[in-house]
Amino acid sequence: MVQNQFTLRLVQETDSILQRLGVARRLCQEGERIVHSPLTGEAIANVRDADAAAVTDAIGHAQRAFEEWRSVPAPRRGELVRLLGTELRAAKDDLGRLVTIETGKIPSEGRGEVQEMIDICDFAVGLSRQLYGLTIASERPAHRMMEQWHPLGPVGVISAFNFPVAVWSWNAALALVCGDPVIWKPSEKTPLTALAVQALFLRAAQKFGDAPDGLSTVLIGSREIAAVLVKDARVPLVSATGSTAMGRAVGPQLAQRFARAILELGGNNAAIVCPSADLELALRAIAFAAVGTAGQRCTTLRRLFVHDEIYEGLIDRLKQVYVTVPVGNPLDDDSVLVGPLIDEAAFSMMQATLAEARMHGGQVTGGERHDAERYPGAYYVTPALVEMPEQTGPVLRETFAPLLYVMRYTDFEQALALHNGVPQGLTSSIFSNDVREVERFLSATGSDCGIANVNIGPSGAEIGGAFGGEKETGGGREAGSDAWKAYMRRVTSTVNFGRDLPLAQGVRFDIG
Ligand code: UN1
Repeated sequence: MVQNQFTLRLVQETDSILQRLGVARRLCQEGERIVHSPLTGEAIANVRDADAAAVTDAIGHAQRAFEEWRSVPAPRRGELVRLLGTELRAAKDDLGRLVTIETGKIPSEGRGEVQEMIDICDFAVGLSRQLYGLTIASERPAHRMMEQWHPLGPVGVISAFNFPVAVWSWNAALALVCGDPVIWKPSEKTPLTALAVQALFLRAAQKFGDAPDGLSTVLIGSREIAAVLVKDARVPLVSATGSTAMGRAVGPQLAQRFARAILELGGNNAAIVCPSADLELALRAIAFAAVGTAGQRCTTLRRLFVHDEIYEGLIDRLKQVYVTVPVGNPLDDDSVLVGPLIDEAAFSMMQATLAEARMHGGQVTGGERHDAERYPGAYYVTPALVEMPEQTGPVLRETFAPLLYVMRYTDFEQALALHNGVPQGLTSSIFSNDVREVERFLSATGSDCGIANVNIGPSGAEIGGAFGGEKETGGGREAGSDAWKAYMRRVTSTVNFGRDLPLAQGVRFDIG
């Protein structure tokens, strides 16, 4: 392909960012794997794939690092994560820009992703002094029961292109304070941000002084790398983010060897807009959740149930948003809110899904290719709003694109049933000022998702809460709350400080 001005600019900028972040040129200019920017579709770097032997070696290193790291006091382990947070703060603009170049996110979302990493580092530093166990009342005299949380072992992290670095940080920041090394297999579509984060980690480790080698490893390559990680008995926990198909492959293999899994798979997130909703607020929330990140978040809003009474008004306003929202290369124009799809396959999938939706009676607004002449190798689309007569066909699946299905409802119970009537269960929202509807939505008989929000959209979660979902979303929880417990092993101990040996449950066993 002819090198045009865009390519040259992007190649040079990528190179200078990688240099500033400390990535050696041999890691990003010598390999056989070509990295493309979805902004222009053109090649920006070449990276080298790890082979199976490198994966096995990395696991060995991590295992040895674990033997040292587990004995380092947790608050001292927190110091390493504090230093990582400091590196990320200093590198926020550069790393955020690299996220934009490698994924196509708009700059504010690129920087936001790095902020999410900083936030989880801060959280983990505090956590390093709060890895609390319980003291439990014993039923026996002069006995005490307690729980301790001990480091688990090397943690495998498999991440997706759409949050190429934040998802690693949710896992790594917790794992490191919990005493666990991390072995990371990033998406093959986003190796550069992974190499950059590893370089920042190594800087932090150097400042820390005596961190063992092998605490953090990045393995670039395709799914064969992940397969080795998933099979190796020295990796007691694998945290995997991606499609439901990936989870179906990985989950049973981990179960086979009794390893732990944190699975964060497909989402098909919905919102219900009730008659009492603040429609201006709902409109903004829906726009960000459905159209932001070009519909490529696992938390993206994909299904919208709107009450009959307010349907026409809201749909008219939404359509206006859909036809006017600025789409394009965010590096050309600051006002752009919707960047490109990740690649051609994502575009073809979106088009095929739109065709299928039409066959099911869907009325489509938008969804066309945009800027194809200017960027023939990139895949920009106008976001698609699809009015559906029923929740059928493609509405039951996750399509990773800016594609929102809108459906009318008259009865709240019916809307709730449809809301829960899909295989996935990640995030959800209700827009209502009616306390009965809101509380019902949040109750045991309401939304069946891992995240249920009120008067905000389903995407853009903060790190303080546990992140993850139910059903085909996989059941894993990452980030805040007590998600850290998955990265440690619990030991329950009963201590007898008396001179007698009473048995629990009143059992008598006198040996005379
Ligand atoms: C993802 O898309 O895999 O809640 C993660 C959000 C972000 C994380 C999304 N904080 O939208």
